[in-house]
Amino acid sequence: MGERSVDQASIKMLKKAAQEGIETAWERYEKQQPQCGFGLLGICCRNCNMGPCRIDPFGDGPEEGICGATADTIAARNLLRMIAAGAAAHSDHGRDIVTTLWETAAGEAQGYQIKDEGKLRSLAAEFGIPVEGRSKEEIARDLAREAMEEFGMVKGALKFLERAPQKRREVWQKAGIVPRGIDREIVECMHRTHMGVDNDYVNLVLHGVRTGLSDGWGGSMFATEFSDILFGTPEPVRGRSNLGVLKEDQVNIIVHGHEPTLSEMIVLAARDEELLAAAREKGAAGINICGMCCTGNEILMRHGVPVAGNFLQQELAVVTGAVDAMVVDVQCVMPALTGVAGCYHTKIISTSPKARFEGAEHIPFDEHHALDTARKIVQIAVDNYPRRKKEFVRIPEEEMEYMAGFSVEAVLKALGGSLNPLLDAIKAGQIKGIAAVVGCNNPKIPHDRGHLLLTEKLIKSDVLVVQTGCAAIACAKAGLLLPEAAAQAGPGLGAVCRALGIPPVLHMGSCVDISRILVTAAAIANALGVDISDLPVAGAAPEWMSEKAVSIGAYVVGSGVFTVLGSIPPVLGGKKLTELLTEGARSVLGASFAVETDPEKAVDLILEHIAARRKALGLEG
Ligand code: CUV
Ligand code: SF4
Repeated sequence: MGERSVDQASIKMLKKAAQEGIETAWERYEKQQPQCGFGLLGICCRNCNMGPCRIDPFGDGPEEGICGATADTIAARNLLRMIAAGAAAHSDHGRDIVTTLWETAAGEAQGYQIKDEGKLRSLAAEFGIPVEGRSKEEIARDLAREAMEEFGMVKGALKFLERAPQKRREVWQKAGIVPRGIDREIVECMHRTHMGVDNDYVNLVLHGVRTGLSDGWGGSMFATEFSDILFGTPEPVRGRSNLGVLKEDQVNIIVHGHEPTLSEMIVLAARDEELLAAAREKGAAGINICGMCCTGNEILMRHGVPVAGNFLQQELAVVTGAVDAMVVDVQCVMPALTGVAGCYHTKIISTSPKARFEGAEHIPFDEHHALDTARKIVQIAVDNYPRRKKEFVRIPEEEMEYMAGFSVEAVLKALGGSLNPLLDAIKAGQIKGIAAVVGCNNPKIPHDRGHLLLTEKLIKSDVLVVQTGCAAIACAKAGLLLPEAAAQAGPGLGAVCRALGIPPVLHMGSCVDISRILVTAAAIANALGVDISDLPVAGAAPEWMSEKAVSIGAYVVGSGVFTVLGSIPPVLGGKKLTELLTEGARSVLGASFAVETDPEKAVDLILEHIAARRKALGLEG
C-alpha cells in the first residue's frame, strides 16, 4: 500500500479495508483506468445538445465541434466552468458566514457571538461604517449588509481589492479584469461558456482570472474575515493530528466538510455536561470531537481540536470502526462514505440543505437553532457508541503534535508587531523566499507524498512555507508544523525559526484562508513598494483535485504569484490555451502556471523562480 500513501496510519487502514473487503477511492480509481483521454485533455464538450463533441488530439479526426468550437475554445470554456464552480463553492461558504454574522447581530442566531470585536471594528472602518459610540451588534449588521452587496453588482469593484498593492491593481485595470461583484463574475462564466457566446480562449481565460479574483479577494476573504469576527482570530495553538487521535474509550465524532458555523457548534455542544453524563452512562470516558479536511482546519486553528486526517483519509477514518458519527456539511465529502459506513456502525449525518447523501441521516442545521441541533447530533453519536462492533475496531497509533493558528495577526505578533524582522531576514538571504504549498489529495499521486517532498525540500533550501487545506494536514502529521522542525530547515530559516519560536511551516488555515496568504503577500509587497509579482514567492498545489483549487490557481496567478501544479489540469488538448497559461500569462499578469508532476523538479522550478526574483530586487544569494 506504500504506492498509495506515504502516511503509515493510512497504509494500515488501507490494509484493514482490503482485508474487510471495503473499497476505497484508490480501488475506484483503478477501476476507472484507463481514464478518458478526451476528458484528461479537456477537449470534450457537452455544452449543447448538438453534441457531445470531441476533438481528436492527434489531428486525424475532427478539429472542431459541430458549432465550430476549436480545441482551445472547448478547453478554455471547460476551464472557466471549473473556476466558476470553485469560486461558487468558496463564495457561497462566505455568504453563509456573512449571513450568520447578520443573524447573530440581530439576535436571531443561537449559540453564536461576536468574539473578535477588534476585528469587527477595523473591518467596519475599512468599509467606511461609523463605529464611534455604536454597539458591536449595530456595527455588525451594517458590515454584513455591506458585505452582502459585494456579492451583487452594486459597487462596481470589490472593496477588498484595495488591500492589494497599487501596482497590482493597475495590472488588473489594464487587463480589464477588475472583479465587480462576486456572484456576477460566476454568472458571467456560465453565460460566456453557453453555446455560441465567448469563443476566444484568451478572452475566456481573462474572465476566468477575474472570477478567481472575486473568490480570493472576495468570497474567500469574506469567509475568513467574518469567521474571525464570529469565532475569533486564530492564535498559535497546539493540538494533535492523524487517525491516532481517535479514542478507543470515547465517543468519537468527526466533523468533515467546510463551514465553521457547524463545526464550532458541535465543539461547543460536546462540552455540555448533560451530554457528557449521557456518554458516561453508555460506558464512554468522554466525547472526542475531531476534524477532517477544511472544517477540521477551521477548528484546529481556533481551538487546537485534533484533526483526524485529510481528504483521502475520510473513508479510512470510518474503516477504523471507531467513529460513532461523521457529521458533514458541504464540499469534499465523498458520496462513498455512506457505503463504507454501512459496513461498520458509523452514522453519517448530513446537515446542509445543499448537500444530501443517499444513506445518510439528515439533521438540518440552521443558525436559528444551531446549538440545539448540535446537541441533537452529539446525542445521536453518544447513543451510537454502544453499537460499535468491537471486533472491527482498530485505531492506528500514529498521531503527531502540531502548532497551527498562524493568522496574519498571529504572524505579526510572532514577529514582534511588525513585518520588519521577516523582511530583514529575506533581504539578508537568511530566508530566500516564501512558498505557499496548498491543496488537496488525489489518488493519482501517492497520498501526502507531493506535499511532504515539496515542503521538506523547500524548508531545507531556506524557503519559508505557508500552508492551508489538506497540504497543511499532511505536514502536521509529519511533524513539520512544530518549532522543533527548525532542525530540518536550512541554516538561515532554521535560525530565524529558533529565534522566534515558530515552525518553518506555518499553518494559516482552511482553503478559504488562502486569503490570509494574499493579505500577507500584499503587506510584504506594500512594505517594499513593489508588486506581488516582484516578490520571491511562489505557490504550489502538488496533489490538487477540486474545482475550488482551479479557482485558487486562477486568483493566485492573477495576484502575480508563479504557481506549480502537481496534478495535470485538463487543458493540454488546447495547445494555444496551454501556452497562454504557462507562458503568455506572464506578460499580462506577471505570473504563470507550471505543470510538474515530479516533486523534485517542482522544487527546482520554485527555487529558480525565487532566485530570479531575488536577483531582480537586487538581493544577494
Ligand atoms: Ni477546502 S478543497 S480536498 S478540504 S484542500 Fe482538502 Fe480543503 Fe482540497 Fe477539499
Ligand atoms: Fe459541440 Fe459546440 Fe455544442 Fe459544444 S457547444 S457540444 S462543441 S456543438
